[in-house]
Amino acid sequence: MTNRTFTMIKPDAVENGHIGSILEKINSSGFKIIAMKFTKLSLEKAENFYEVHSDRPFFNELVTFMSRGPIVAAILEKNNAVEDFRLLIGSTNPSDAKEGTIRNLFATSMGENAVHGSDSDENAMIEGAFHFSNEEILS
Ligand code: IDP
Ligand code: MG
Repeated sequence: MTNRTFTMIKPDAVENGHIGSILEKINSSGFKIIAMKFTKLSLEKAENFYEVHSDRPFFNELVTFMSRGPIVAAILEKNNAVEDFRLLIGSTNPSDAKEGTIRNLFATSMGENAVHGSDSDENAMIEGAFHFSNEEILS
């Protein structure tokens, strides 16, 4: 699984019309989309997805935001996918994100930061399985 990562285009970026631009950056950076859906997280699903952050002070803000509108969820394939995708999206806080990164270009704040990217191979597998069945992964 070391060549896969999981991403979501978050509700802010969908609302702001950035789906196409973000997918273009993903593809032109060498990632292959092997699963994708336009969907919406219920509050309960957002709470489950972000359970690791349940003790953080921003947890309620995060799950309310992530469930407020549609998202695009996808599994991406590339050598060194997790690390390379984190470089492509940039720092969590868009004001720290390097020029040309997805968060630099499209995020509006620390919370509403346009995209999710898995932080490890193990989490990429868990997060991908949260959203997709094996039949929905077309590699
Ligand atoms: P990451 O998405 O860069 O891996 P994490 O620390 O895993 O960052 O945090 C998960 C998500 O929680 C962030 O992408 C962001 O949407 C939100 N978040 C993180 N820190 C804050 C904060 O201080 N205020 C509000 N939301 C935050
Ligand atoms: Mg994270």
